[in-house]
Amino acid sequence: MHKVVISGTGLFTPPNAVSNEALVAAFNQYVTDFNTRNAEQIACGELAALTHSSAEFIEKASGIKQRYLMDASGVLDSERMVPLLPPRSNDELSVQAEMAVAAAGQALAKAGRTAADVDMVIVACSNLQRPYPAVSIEVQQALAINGFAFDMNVACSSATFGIQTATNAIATGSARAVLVLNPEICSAHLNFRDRDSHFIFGDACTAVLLERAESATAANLLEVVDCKLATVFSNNIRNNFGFLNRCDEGNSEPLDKLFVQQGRKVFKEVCPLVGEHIVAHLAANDIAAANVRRFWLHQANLSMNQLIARRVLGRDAAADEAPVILDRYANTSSAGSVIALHLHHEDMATGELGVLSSFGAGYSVGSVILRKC
Ligand code: CO8
Repeated sequence: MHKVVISGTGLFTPPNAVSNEALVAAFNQYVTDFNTRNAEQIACGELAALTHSSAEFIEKASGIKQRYLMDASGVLDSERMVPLLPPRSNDELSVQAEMAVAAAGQALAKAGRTAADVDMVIVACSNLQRPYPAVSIEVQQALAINGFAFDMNVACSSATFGIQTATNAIATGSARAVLVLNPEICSAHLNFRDRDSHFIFGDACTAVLLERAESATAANLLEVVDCKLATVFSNNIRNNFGFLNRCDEGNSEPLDKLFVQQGRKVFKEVCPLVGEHIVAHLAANDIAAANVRRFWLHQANLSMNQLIARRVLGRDAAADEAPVILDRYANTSSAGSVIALHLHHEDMATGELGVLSSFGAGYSVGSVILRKC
């Protein structure tokens, strides 16, 4: 069995930063127009008036201040509220592959590797733009990687599930080095007309290069000490979009074909699940939580992360122990915890430990214990 290290990480940040204020202005314009258009029905009680959103609420309830989007113009157009991402021809690099190639290039450069050193590519994310051919195989071709590639989907936990798969492949010798890529275009699956959730998500793509420890030469190496994954079925975060939709001609209600959640229930159920998962994972490896230098947690909600860190540490985590990136990026699904890792690991001292943890729909939770080499 080979020891495995993360030798490089990468981050593609979309060009359009959208503040809560801009998002709320578009939403509130939509609400005003809706209420004006339907004034008579609202007045006689046939229709409920819609209520404005608020930037203050968003920051207080979630910790999110802004997000990056692949397209802002379509989202901020109160008549549209859907990103404008024109289809590309089959001969052009598809948009998720383009994001993944950009992030992968950074991870390879950080690791001091080229495509010739890699022989497996995993694209792991919540929403894939098509069923086939796999986006990962398109990325493999774009980067000129020999070997094999496949796509995975475990919602927000896709990154840690991908990292475990990559670790196993390297440890057992079926791959020398693996790219795990998380291209998330959450904005295309978000209902920007829904007051409860219009602010939650952003777009981004992360990349992690894993390889055999014995031959890794990068300046910053994180040894994969152990991975632990768990899933428990729940309908509290659900998206019914899928190929069977076209077989139901009577279904004209598209709202459940987008992201839908019971946010309060998710909060209450997922926090203990993740807290206990990480505590058990550390215990199984004889590691005291106090000896963990850093927690790179999934970035869905600031209070959630504070609560999980408290459950694990038995006290509040310092900002430096559990870095927050969701204020700038919002929830970028599987990319979130890896963005935190990408931005906050190079300062760690040799031997220090960290835990990368993602959690979300499924429910699913994954944790990866890492040691700075
Ligand atoms: N503006 C102003 N007020 C609002 C707004 C708004 N936009 N929205 C709600 N309110 C009001 C409500 O009306 C309510 O008022 P009242 O008390 O008078 O009834 C009050 O605020 C409280 O409402 P909530 O109970 O809904 O608010 P919460 O405090 O629970 O906060 C959150 C809402 C932020 C959504 C919170 O519940 C949360 O973060 N929960 C966890 C969410 C989570 O982690 N989800 C995971 C999803 S990610 C995943 O795994 C799926 C990935 C798939 C990617 C898909 C891409 C799209």
